[in-house]
Amino acid sequence: MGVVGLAAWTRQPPQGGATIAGNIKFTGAKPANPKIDMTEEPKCKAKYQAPPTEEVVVVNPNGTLANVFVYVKSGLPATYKAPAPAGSVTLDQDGCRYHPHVLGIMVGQNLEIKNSDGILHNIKAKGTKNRPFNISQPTTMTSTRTFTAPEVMVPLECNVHGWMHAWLGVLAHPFYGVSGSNGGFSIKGLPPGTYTIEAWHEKYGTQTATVTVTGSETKAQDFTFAAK
Ligand SMILES: [Cu+2]
Repeated sequence: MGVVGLAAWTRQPPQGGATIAGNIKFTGAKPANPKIDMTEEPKCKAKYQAPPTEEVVVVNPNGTLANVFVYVKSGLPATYKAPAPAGSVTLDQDGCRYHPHVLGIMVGQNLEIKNSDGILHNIKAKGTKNRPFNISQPTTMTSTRTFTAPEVMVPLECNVHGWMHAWLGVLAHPFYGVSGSNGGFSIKGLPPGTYTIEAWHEKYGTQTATVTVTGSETKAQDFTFAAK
């Protein structure tokens, strides 16, 4: 199993160590996402061929589930120190939707919030462990914010466009991933140990698994979410 479907946000994978990788399976009938009426935002509407939808449940063509945040919830050695985050993470507002819809970031790492639409967006972060913020971006611009405490997840939304939602996982370590268009995730560079891995989805909630790794081995761990 390779590294598949990782979201395109920047993260420096630690070198060496073990890997936990798997697929997010989905069973049952695939629900339809609400269509977004962008009539009042012609600049955004023009960016779509077909009417855009929200991204509450994104089932991939291969039957897997995208936008699942998978992370090490517990089990790291008490002595573990995360290296300083390299680079920033970008959240783009393009076509009046957030890209990506689900993303991760480390404590202290820069989040670049980009307005590529050139129309008014107002992003609001509604965390409880991190200080909430509310940033008006009237035109094409980028704002930078950082987060001070682990929190899974920080809800992000736009005060101008009620359909715009994104979810940000903040962690004090780099052991996380998001399932992408192949439904795969991969957590690399783990020290030997027994870990609680949690898979989070905005509609279907969380699931956990216990995985023990040693050396530089790769352990497979799949999760299955059922339609409801
Ligand atoms: Cu907006």
